[in-house]
Amino acid sequence: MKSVYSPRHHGQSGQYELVSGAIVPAFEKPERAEFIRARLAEVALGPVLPPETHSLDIARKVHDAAYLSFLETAYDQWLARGNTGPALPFIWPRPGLRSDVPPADIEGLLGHYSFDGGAPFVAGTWDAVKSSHDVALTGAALLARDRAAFALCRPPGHHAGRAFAGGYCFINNAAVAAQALRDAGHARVAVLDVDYHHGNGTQEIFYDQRDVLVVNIHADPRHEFPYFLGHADERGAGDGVGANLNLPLPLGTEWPAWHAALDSACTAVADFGPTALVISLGTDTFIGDPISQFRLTSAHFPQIGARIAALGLPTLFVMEGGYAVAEIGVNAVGVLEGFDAAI
Ligand code: OKP
Ligand code: ZN
Repeated sequence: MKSVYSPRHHGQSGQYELVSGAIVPAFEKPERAEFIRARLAEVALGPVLPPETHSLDIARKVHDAAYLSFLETAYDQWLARGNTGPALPFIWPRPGLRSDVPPADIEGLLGHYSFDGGAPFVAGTWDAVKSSHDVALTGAALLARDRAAFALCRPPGHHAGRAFAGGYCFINNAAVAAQALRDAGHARVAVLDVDYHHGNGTQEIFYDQRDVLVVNIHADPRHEFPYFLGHADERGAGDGVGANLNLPLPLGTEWPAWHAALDSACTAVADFGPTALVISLGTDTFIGDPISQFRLTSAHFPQIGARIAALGLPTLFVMEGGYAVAEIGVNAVGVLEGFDAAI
């Protein structure tokens, strides 16, 4: 299959993060995308194309326009206030405080438009975020002719909601791609998120819609980030009741239980009757992942691809998480190889 990649992802770099009270080097780093790109070449999966530049028209259907403007201008506002270094939120409007009056100052705005302190802005952030969005849309367009495509997105997107960043995510690339497929004439689109973490942003964006099914296989949020969404009783709202499925699994989950959940997820996708499928592809389910606690091995990832291929749908893979950098190429491209071998 073809892949889409942009070197502009490097703009999101050079950060630290706060883990359990300690400042540590960022797990979401440029090497991640470079190891995947190297593995694509190593196994000669197919052509690696640059993205076409897209407008934000489709992104505005899944994100608030004011939020997108905030993303584009946040770092300049941070500098204009006399700050240096990464822009990070440190105050949030939790229930009991006012969230209906957007602050005019960037420190307040960062909290207004985020749910955690894990999506830092540096000088190149917007350019990288925009390029990741363009990679997703270029990948979605390939499905007009190709059975499948791989959007090597970085930064990832599945934690980003209609009007919030968080969990390394800014624009929800998978949601933008799903919306593009809807606009291209697919009446029903499914998003299947196999990242270790629940894709709370994708769920929130489509929660009251019946035209986009969102299915998540992830670590139980009672024990894992993002903690405040992703439970099994979240089935959608309004028109979207029944079009959201969460399959939370215990920490320590191994392949047999994970694969059984994938089978349930694929049955739900098939029952929904979509004509296109978006996979939020995280490989942080890997046993060696430094921030995650499932136990899949590299041999399992091609089997994920094969099971997804059996759905027989036009399929866009959108890269999300995976922090075992040395193995991320083998694992992510392994899914794609398993898909290709099964069609
Ligand atoms: C992004 B993606 C660990 C802190 C967790 C956020 C994880 C974001 C994961 N103690 N930090 O879904 O892979
Ligand atoms: Zn993840």
